[in-house]
Amino acid sequence: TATATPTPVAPIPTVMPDHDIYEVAGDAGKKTLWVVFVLMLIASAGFTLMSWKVPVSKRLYHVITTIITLTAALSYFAMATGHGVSLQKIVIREQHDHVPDTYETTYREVYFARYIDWSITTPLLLLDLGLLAGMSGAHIIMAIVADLTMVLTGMFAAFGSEDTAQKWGWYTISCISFIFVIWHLAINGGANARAKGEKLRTFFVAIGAYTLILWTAYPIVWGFADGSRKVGVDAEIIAYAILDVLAKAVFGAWLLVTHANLRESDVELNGFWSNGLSRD
Ligand code: RET
Repeated sequence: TATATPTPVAPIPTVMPDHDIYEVAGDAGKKTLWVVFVLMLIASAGFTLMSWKVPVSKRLYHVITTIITLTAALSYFAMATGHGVSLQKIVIREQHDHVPDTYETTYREVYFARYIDWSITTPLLLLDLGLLAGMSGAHIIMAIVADLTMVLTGMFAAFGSEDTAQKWGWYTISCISFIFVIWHLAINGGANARAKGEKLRTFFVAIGAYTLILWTAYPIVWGFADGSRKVGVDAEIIAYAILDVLAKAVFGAWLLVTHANLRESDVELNGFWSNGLSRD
C-alpha cells in the first residue's frame, strides 16, 4: 500500500538572518589612493619649478594650478589613510507576497573628502579657464557659485537615503547647476576667448572641450557608484583617480606649458589679477 509522503514545508524563519553587506575599498582601491597622492605631489612640485622661470606678475596660473594639485594631494592623503570617508547605511525594503517585508542593510563607503576637495579645486579650475578666456568678474563669479552649488548638493545626494526624494532630488539639482557651469564656460568663455585672437581661441576651445568631456564623466561615475551602486568601491576609486589626474595634473601641465608658449598679449591679465605694482 502506498502512503502519501507529506510535502515538506520550509519553516518560516522566526529570526531573519543577518544580511548586512559591507561595500568597502579593497587592496586595489587603497593602493590607487596612495598612487594618486604621490602623483599630485609630483605635479605640485613640477608646477612650482615651472613658476620660477616666470616673473611674479605672470604667475597667477601657476599659483592657481599648484593649489589645485596640492589640495588634491591632501584630499588623497586623507582618503588613503582612512580619513575623509564614512560608512553610509543603506536600507532597502524587499516586498514579498506571502511573508512580511524584509529589509536589507548595506554599508557603503562614501569618500566625503572628495567633495571638500572639489569645492576648493573646481572653482580654481574655473578661475584658470575664466581668466584664460578673459571672462568678466561677474561671469566668473556666477560660474563659481553654480559650481559650488553643484558640488555641495552632490554631497547631499551622496548621503541621501534610498526611497525618498533626497538622493536623486539632490542629484538632479546638482546636474542643473552643472549645466549652468557649462553654459557660462561655453557661451561666455567662448565669446570672450574669440575676442582675444585666433591662437588663444583655438587653445581655449581645445582645453575647454577637454574639460567638458572630463567633467561630464563625474556625474556618470557617480550614477553607477554612489547612485545605483552597480559599481563597487574599488572601481569607483579607480575611475575617479583617472579623472582627477586628467582633470587636475594633466590639465595643469597642458595649461602651463601652453601659457609659456603663447604670446604675451594672448595671456595678458588685467591689473587686478597681475598686480600692476609689480615691475618684474
Ligand atoms: C556630482 C554628483 C551629482 C551630479 C554632478 C556631479 C558633478 C561633479 C563634477 C565634478 C568635477 C570634479 C573635478 C575634480 C577635479 O579635478 C557631484 C559627481 C553633476 C563635475 C573636475
